[in-house]
Amino acid sequence: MMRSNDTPITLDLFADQAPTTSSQIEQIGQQSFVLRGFALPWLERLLPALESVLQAAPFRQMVTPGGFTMSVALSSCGALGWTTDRSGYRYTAHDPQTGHPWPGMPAVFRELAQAAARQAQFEHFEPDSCLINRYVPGARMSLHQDKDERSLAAPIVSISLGLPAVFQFGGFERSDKSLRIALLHGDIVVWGGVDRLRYHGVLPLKEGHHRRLGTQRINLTFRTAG
Ligand code: MD6
Ligand code: FE
Repeated sequence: MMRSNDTPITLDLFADQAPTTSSQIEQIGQQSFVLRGFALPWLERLLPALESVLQAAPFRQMVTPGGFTMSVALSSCGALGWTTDRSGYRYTAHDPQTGHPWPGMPAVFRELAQAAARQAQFEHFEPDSCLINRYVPGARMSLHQDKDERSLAAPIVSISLGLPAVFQFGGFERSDKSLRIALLHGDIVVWGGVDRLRYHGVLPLKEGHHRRLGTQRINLTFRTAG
């Protein structure tokens, strides 16, 4: 059950299962968790891998089926990449901008996503898609459900890098009240199971400068899409 106020419960329950990090776990839903700082020890491997993915598939702003240009710029890696255009939302094996397959998912991406899923009690997570979102100040993601994946059995693992953002985590109707959760550089959100279809979004990014990533927030979301 979600709590009705904005203060997630901090759990120590899994501390004994976290031999490699001391990250704090906050529970924000029955099967939803924020792993504070979980990605930090991985960044020396993660950031160079991210750079090579973005060289092969640069960020681009996509158009929604309704004809609006998204404020968030997107890229993908893995066997499937999420795209949107006037004809709808879908996963494709090729980058529509280059016609080439999406860049492969770097091993460090997959290993980190799996380690985070395990911390949240989702064993055997096999992501085949990583959507990469880039927010500059003012960019936002309105409330939505992630439901374009073929199976909803797998969780979603979402890594925040760079500038802080306010994440909205709601219910099963768009109009349900949502929690507001600050997500900082290195934090990971994992959710699935009974919470898999909760509405969520990101409030407009505030101005700022991050010492490592500059004037942006980058979010990696891993899914099993195919
Ligand atoms: C973001 N994230 O944090 C947007 N979706 O930039 C998402 O839309 C999202 O973080 C599903 C699961 C986790 C997420
Ligand atoms: Fe989403």
